[in-house]
Amino acid sequence: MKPDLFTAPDYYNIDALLSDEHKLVRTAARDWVKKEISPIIETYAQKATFPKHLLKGLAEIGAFGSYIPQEYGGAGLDQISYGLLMQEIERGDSGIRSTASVQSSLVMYPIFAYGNEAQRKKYLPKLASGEWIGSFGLTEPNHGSNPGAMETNFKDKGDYYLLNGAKMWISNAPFCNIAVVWAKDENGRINGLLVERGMEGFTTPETHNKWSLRASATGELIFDNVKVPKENLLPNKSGLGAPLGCLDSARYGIAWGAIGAAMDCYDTALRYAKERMQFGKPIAQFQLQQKKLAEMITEITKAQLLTWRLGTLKNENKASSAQISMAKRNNVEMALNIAREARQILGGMGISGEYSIMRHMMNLESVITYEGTHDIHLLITGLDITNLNAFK
Ligand code: TGC
Ligand code: FAD
Repeated sequence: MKPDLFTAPDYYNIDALLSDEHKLVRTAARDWVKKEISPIIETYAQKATFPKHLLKGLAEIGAFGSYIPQEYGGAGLDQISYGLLMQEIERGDSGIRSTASVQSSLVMYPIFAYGNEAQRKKYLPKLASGEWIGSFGLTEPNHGSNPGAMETNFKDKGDYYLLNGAKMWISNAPFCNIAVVWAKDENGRINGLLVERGMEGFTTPETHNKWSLRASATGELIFDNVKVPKENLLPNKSGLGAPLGCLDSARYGIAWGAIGAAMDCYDTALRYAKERMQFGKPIAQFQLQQKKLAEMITEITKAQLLTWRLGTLKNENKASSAQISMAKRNNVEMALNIAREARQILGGMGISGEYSIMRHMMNLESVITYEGTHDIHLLITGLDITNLNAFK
């Protein structure tokens, strides 16, 4: 792969809106991505292997539980810092950002927000340091966009809960130490259970043959009469709103992350277009190529402003789920469109692993589907503005 010469676009001087702490966090993450992700990611993506050796470094830059308080091992940062971390990591690869999103928003967040003090103390420091890796089991073979219809269930057996069912398309599943699993109790109410690797009847087969997120490990979570200790139930929230609350945090991170992928594609295409000569001129001098590049930077700038504003709302605890959906949907589509256009600017070289663009493009095909599909987020906005529910 080509050396990483990334220069971040900032057309509206959004830097001026960031604090010194935000910039420090971002610089540390950006440097780490250049040094650790860029040189190896193409090889791991081609091999379809997750680069496990990155876990320690991810923990060190604060990517695991950045907004979880320091007393539990988190970095105690604000929501804009969390967003900037996701942006920088996804600039390297969406699959590596996936691991950080899942660990922070889908595993540490529910333990912090819905768990008791004993659970927080037992699990959060290990997850923050990367000693343990978590996964989040909501999607099932028969229930993706409609998780409320899930079949995975548990029964109260006196001393323990007996868990049965299956989850699929689960990031980090093949190597997770712990899974936050959403399952229905005997009354049909959704609860979160902490299922640890090694519990009898719990298996995590890997999903192969993916053309997308190849450097991320995806798998199933299978529960065949797993005896889950009663102290592993998350006691402080139940109902579908509990997993959806975690998704709000992860979707917010993805809205930032997608900007990272888009910036990388734009920056690569701009540099290439200025260097590549055809008909005796750099291709950047042709109006058609300028149109593509000008539209890219416009869309990136709009997404940066949208996301920065969402982050300030989130810091004030005022960001609604629908506002988060709008940003996730807009920014991922923006990034995917930019990846497709950038790939064309590179011509034949656009399909080569010498450059990051095609990998970003393929990754973003998952990002536009997971954490709520593009259609589902449109319908969430539709519901919010009309008060009419297309899901019922
Ligand atoms: P609905 O009746 O609307 O709501 C049920 C209850 O949930 C509450 N609620 C929310 N709470 C917090 N945050 C949100 N975003 C919420 N949305 C809804 C709601 O108020 C209600 O509460 P209550 O107290 O009245 O019971 O639910 P519905 O069954 O009609 O479904 C709505 C819909 C379709 C929007 C929802 O199911 C949905 O978002 N579906 C998409 C599923 C999804 O996003 N799955 C993602 C799986 S995880 C993943 O993809 C990880 S990828 C990780 C990576 O690698 O980065
Ligand atoms: P479906 O729900 O079957 O949807 C198929 C199509 O129908 C979509 O286009 C959808 O938009 C459309 N559709 C569905 N309902 C409606 C409707 N009401 N109106 C209009 N159109 C509709 N899940 C987890 O729980 N944890 C994870 O860690 C995780 N990681 C993932 C990693 C990868 C690489 C991928 C690809 C997925 C991951 N997922 C995870 C699952 C992901 O969240 C689901 O794939 C997603 O929610 C969509 O569900 P589905 O694939 O079953 O599609």
